Amino acid sequence: MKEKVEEIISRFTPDFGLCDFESVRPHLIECANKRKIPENAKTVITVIFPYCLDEEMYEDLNVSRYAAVPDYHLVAGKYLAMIAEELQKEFEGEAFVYFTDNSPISEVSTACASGLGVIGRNGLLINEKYGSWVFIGEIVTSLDLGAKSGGIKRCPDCGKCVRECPVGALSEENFGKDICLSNVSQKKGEIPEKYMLLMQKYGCAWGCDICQQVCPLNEGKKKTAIAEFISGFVSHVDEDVDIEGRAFAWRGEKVIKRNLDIVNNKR
Ligand code: B12
Repeated sequence: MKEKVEEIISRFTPDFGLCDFESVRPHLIECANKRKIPENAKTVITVIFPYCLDEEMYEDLNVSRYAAVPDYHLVAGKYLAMIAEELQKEFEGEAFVYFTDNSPISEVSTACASGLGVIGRNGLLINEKYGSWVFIGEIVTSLDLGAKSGGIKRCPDCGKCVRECPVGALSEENFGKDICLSNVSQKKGEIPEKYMLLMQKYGCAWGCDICQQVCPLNEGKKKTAIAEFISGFVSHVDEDVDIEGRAFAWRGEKVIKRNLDIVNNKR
């Protein structure tokens, strides 16, 4: 059965891993989608979606790299839906429920436990082939595939991301607090001046990539082959941006426009 499942997923992507649901269950994130997890969940199939493009494409970029490609919730969601559909055809009566980001699954740790990489000091999954420039999605299934958690593996902890984070968000005392620049850039309301100055300094109107850009494990990694990410890449977000289908759409137009005003020194 495991071979058949792997063969079906491989028709869509080589970048996936398996883990038993029992290892994931104690770490579920409290959110509305938790109720969608099948009652008899046995296995989590995790898929990673690389999104990094050639370095020169980022020269004029004014948002973080994940926001320069079409909304991954839609792209990853589309592939996960196709995989789940094929699995469902083969295994009638079994459950296949997919999630990405808006997920009760602790995605970074689950991907790590599924053999897809190590967890960086910046809290992100770092995959051997693509570095940390990957999105994560998963299919929770009632199929028992005999998969086991490979445990949590960490990066060598060179500390570069901790030192280079301009707000010190990755230090032991601050980790998990809401001071990450990426987090602040996604909030509604007024942005504190200290953060506005940083957004201007780094010219980034949405998210933040500093802890990934400085990571030595991200050097020389493979670029994405996902067609939607390549064709839908936007090298510079303008003020008349159509937010439809972009990673910042969920926050509404006001927030990205406020941020563009900040980086364009209009505030
Ligand atoms: C909330 C959130 C944010 C917040 C807070 C981030 C944070 N560090 O907590 C903000 C807005 C700041 C953010 C920013 C970013 N995010 Co974000 N974010 C999330 C989200 C939705 C939930 C994370 C969370 O709160 N988890 C809850 C905490 C408690 O879990 P945890 O940190 O994993 O810790 C638990 C586990 O380790 C568990 N555990 C311990 N042992 C074991 C063993 C096993 C087997 C398991 C399963 C669990 C487990 O115990 C811990 C405590 O419960 C995830 C999607 C998801 N569903 O996971 C994306 C996600 C982590 N984000 C992602 C991305 C891309 C980003 C940004 C890079 C975007 C950007 N360029 O700006 C930045 C990076 C900032 C950074 N360095 O963290 C990707 C990461 C991809 C990757 N390569 O790792 C994710 C996975 C979304 C996705 N589907 O692709 N994010």
